[in-house]
Amino acid sequence: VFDTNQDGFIDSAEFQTCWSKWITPILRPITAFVIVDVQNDFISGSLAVCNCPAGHKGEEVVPVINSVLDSVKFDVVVYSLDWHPSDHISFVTNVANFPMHSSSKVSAEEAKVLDTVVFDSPVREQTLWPPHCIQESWGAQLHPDLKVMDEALTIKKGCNREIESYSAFFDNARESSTGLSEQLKQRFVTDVIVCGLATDVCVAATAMDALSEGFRTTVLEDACRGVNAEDIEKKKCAVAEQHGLVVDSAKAGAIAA
Ligand code: VGL
Ligand code: ZN
Repeated sequence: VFDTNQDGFIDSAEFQTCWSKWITPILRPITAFVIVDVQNDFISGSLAVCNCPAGHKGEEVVPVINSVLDSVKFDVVVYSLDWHPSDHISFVTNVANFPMHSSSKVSAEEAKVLDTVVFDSPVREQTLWPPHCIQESWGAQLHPDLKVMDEALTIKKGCNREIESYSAFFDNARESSTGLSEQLKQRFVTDVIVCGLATDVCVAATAMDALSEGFRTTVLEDACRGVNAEDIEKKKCAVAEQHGLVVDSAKAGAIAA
């Protein structure tokens, strides 16, 4: 039934599909630990989640993530990096450089951080942030205490000035892909475990895209910190509604067993 290549390995598209979709997930989960945006600017820089109303401290995720990396053997480890050009559309300082749509409740003149505006052509909502994670800057570097695994994948996102990109998989309009989904599928990954910053923004967007790409998905809630307490709860519910798990990092070992 199946074609074989010169080495005698079964090599057909059907077999590849059976193997990746059915056989390996039954044999054992193949796990990817996706560490989202644990960068200086989100911890002690311009967009520190500890400055948020919820009062959370971003640096608290670092020892939790390090201990998960020390105790659990993942097949793939991924570090995502928010990686913006200085003229990026999400920066409040650039709001006058993009055309505003008439439906925007906030004008370019009055716009401030955390406001949501509506830009024109294309019409898109945009939450405004302080300049952060500018390519090659200190703020865009991973926190110095975060353990970096050999052979990990790095995914840069938000590189196009014209479009926001919260998720490590796709931009917010789902027009361009970072290639992460393909890289995980090439490695037969079945399970994606997500942690990092910020829970209600890039962690949630990454987890929702992982679910839509067909990965079993788990968020390690104590290995995340967020911006807005109410949004954190809403996004955790959204993940659970799509059959994702939201668990304590102590459970990570059971998922990767
Ligand atoms: C993020 C706001 C803007 C995040 C990125 O990593 O959660 N938040 N850009
Ligand atoms: Zn950003």
